Amino acid sequence: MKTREERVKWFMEDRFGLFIHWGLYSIPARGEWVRSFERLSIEDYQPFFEEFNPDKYNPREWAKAAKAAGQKYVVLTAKHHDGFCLFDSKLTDYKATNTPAGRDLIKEYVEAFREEGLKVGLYYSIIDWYHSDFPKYGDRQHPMRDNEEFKDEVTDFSRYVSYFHGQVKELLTNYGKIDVLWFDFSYDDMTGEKWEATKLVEMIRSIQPDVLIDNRLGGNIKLAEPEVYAGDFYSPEQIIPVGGILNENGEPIPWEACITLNDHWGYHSRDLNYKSPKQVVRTLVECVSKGGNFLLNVGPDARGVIPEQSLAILAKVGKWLDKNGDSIYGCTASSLAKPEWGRYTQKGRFLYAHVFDRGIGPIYFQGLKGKIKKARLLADSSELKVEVPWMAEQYSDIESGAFIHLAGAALPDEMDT
Ligand code: JFZ
Repeated sequence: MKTREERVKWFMEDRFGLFIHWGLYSIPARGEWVRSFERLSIEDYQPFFEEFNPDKYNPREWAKAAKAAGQKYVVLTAKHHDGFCLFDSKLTDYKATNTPAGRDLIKEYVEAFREEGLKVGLYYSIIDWYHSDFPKYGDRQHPMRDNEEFKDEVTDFSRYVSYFHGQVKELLTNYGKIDVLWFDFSYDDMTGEKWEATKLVEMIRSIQPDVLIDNRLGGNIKLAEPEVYAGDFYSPEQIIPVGGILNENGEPIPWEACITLNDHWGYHSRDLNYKSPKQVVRTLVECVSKGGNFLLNVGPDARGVIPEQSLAILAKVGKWLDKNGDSIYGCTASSLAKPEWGRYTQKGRFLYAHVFDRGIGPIYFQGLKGKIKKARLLADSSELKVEVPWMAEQYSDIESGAFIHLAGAALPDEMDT
């Protein structure tokens, strides 16, 4: 079996992925937590099951958009917390096959993205607000958490655990090679062995030894010797870790920041607080400059369409990557300190300077005096002059630094937003 380092190799090179949150909650269009936030019962939510009919669902279009955006892998919610399955599971009736959609939507998804050459991932919620053996009363996020009706209900948690393991087995058996399994999430005492996580991961690895697993089964990936189920990468959410992620020995570990494009994961019709393409590009640069990945989320609507605002942003990011992808793919953190004017990414002897704030003078490179063989603007390969500027004596670090003159070069990140 491969080591974690070998397993994550492609992932650490690919750097940029698409996260897709899609399910029944795209109909109420108030985000994927709607059942819990609004304390909706299964019956309250049932109309969405009965009308789920994404007539415009065409995962090939999703895959084309992701590819054009420069994304190399994708993760879709096969089942979110509401328990609804986009796949044709034999273990439940609460699935797309039994809605007006009438078919296995995961199958089409997997095939479409593979065809575009992207690596394919599945998100699976460990939390399940539909399954009758998942505790309701007292569970702090369950929609029925304070409903007296469930106070004395007797449930058999082991039945839920076998359902969970059984569905993971289906997902790993029926859809060919799966590249990422994204479990979500452990909390309170619902963690680790409560999910029989060691057994689960052994089963997963026996079917698909190379699949990457996130760190939300409840282990501690920062241990020098993490649990079997601690996962292959750390998954910070809506935040980029200040100095990357290190384990307890101070060694960098793989990580992937997942971030929404507006302020919700699932489709929200009134949330128009979209990030700009420039912010998205800078976020991607920031992740790579700290040795991490960026999983950018979209929430398609009830008809299966990715909101046009999201598509427009993805397209612009793709345009930037088309010219500047060499500074992202296969790159990682530089050992040089973060420069005043932006960030570094690095690939072997190539140092990429992402100039966020060009100021008025030449760009200064601390510690690189005499070490820059040549400098080019990545977007068009044009020459940039490495030179000691006039009045250089006013720079205190002149002894060790180098300067690159940008003159009138248009920086690619200065895109209209
Ligand atoms: C979870 C989900 O609840 C959410 O709907 C979405 O799918 C997101 C990607 O993941 O949200 C979490 C999970 C874990 C924490 C916070 C939000 N956490 O551990 O702080």
